[in-house]
Amino acid sequence: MELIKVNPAHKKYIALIELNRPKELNALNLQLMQELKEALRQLDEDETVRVIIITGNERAFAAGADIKQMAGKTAIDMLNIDQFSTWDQIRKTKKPLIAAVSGFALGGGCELAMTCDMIVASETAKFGQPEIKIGVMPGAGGTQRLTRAIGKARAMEMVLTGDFIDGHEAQRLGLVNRVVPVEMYLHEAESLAAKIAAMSPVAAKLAKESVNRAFETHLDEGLNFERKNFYLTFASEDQTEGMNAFIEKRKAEFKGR
Ligand code: DAK
Repeated sequence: MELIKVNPAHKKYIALIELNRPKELNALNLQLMQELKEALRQLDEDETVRVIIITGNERAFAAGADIKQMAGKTAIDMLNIDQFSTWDQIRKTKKPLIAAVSGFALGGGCELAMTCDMIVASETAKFGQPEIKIGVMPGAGGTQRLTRAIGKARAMEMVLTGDFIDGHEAQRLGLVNRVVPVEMYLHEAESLAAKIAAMSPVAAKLAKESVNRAFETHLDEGLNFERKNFYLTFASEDQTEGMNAFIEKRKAEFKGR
């Protein structure tokens, strides 16, 4: 891996992926996205990993797709490159994904953060969909995920003006889970990850899948999906361990089985 750094054992059960094109503010070129897809595929299969954090650096999470790489492309080039399959693969990661965001999270960078399951932001974070300023529009879920997260009025304004919002505003609007001073954002993401990593990984995967289903279906279908995943947790050793630990007044030791 050249444009990202991957540490599968950053902390117990927690993997860390750092986007690593600092001079280009972590602009997401095709190689970086391929590396990210491959890293997530491997970490999703790694039994020692329960939660994955994706981060950048203090100045930038990612300032968007690489404009220099896209500039000369035709519609047919874009169709043939088919970046969507890469983004779709990332979206299908089964383990919980946390974005730890400081600085710029713009365009594809904001979309990548929103593709994660939760966002921990620094006060200095700047979220935006500024594609309109370069004559295009969001292409990796921005119009859909931002609208679902913060509502039509504010999403429409951000997408049509390209204006940024900071970490506090993003939290007020419900885009991010937590906002903390810049020196704390990774630590805060790690604390959130550690809390989740202590739970049953089987239940966490099934619960993540069920929450995401809420955005894709109507209530009846969603409740039915939830019910099936709920039953499935009873097929796990973690369910027996979790309930026995409660009754025996001890801490549960989950194995992901
Ligand atoms: N692409 C390429 N290079 C970038 C970049 C980007 N998105 N953002 C920054 N850079 C580069 C700058 O060109 C500069 O490089 P040098 O000139 O030094 O070689 C370096 O990073 C530092 O940037 P600045 O000098 O501009 O730094 P400032 O602090 O002055 O400004 C800024 C920071 C973030 C406000 C500014 O760099 C900026 O406006 N950047 C562009 C932000 C933007 O428009 N982002 C949206 C890009 S469009 C798709 C999936 C995703 C997408 C599309 C399709 N499919 C699945 C099909 C996504 C599209 C986008 O994200």
